[in-house]
Amino acid sequence: MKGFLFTLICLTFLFVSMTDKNPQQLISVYKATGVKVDGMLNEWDEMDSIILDGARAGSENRVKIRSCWDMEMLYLSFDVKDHDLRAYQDSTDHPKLFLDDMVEFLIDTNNDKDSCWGPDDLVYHINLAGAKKDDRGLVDCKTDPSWNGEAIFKVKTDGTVNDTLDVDRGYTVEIGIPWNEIGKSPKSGLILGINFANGDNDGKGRQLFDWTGAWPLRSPYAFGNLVLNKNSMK
Ligand SMILES: [Ca+2]
Ligand SMILES: [Ca+2]
Ligand SMILES: [Ca+2]
Ligand SMILES: [Ca+2]
Repeated sequence: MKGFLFTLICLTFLFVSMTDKNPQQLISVYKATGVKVDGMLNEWDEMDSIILDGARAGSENRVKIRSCWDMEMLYLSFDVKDHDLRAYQDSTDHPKLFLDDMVEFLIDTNNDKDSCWGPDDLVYHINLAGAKKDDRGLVDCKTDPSWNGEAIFKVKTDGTVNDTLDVDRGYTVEIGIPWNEIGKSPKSGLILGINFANGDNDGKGRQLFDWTGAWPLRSPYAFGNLVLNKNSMK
């Protein structure tokens, strides 16, 4: 009976989380001239933002994330405070890249918010060395690491990477994802399912935390919404 009750409670939680009609939201603002993907975030000041706080993963990191778009690309920026910069992998799709200091974003392009990691779902991990690990789902809900996306990105560090004797300040990552990779025509009101994560390596093992509390991270049903808005910025 106890086992049955436990299962019932778990199923109730699962049902409630899968039917949450109020996902977290980030506004992506239209910027006719786009942004320069150079790692400098001076163009991003007025935009809507979310903050990821690493405390729940035992990390001191704090991450500010913003988004904007033009007709060519969807842009994302990560502004990360990190006192100890570490990254060891420099090859594409290295299976241990997620153990480095890195940012991660996952997009459910159809915003179907289901439990399948399907062909409309993609993820990028980008580390401080400017290396990426990306994949996209398949029709059988498995993931295809051999998929390589064409997003452009630039990492800018403020501190010394892999010199652990000093105190660093952090890093920024600026990203542009072509709309043809996302498979949508950009327009005001378009909603993409999205989640963001930050991986912190301070020599204490992996400290990974995300925006919406999705676990495993490739769980589109637990993602937030990225809402395109054409009117919120010149
Ligand atoms: Ca820039
Ligand atoms: Ca790949
Ligand atoms: Ca350092
Ligand atoms: Ca770190």
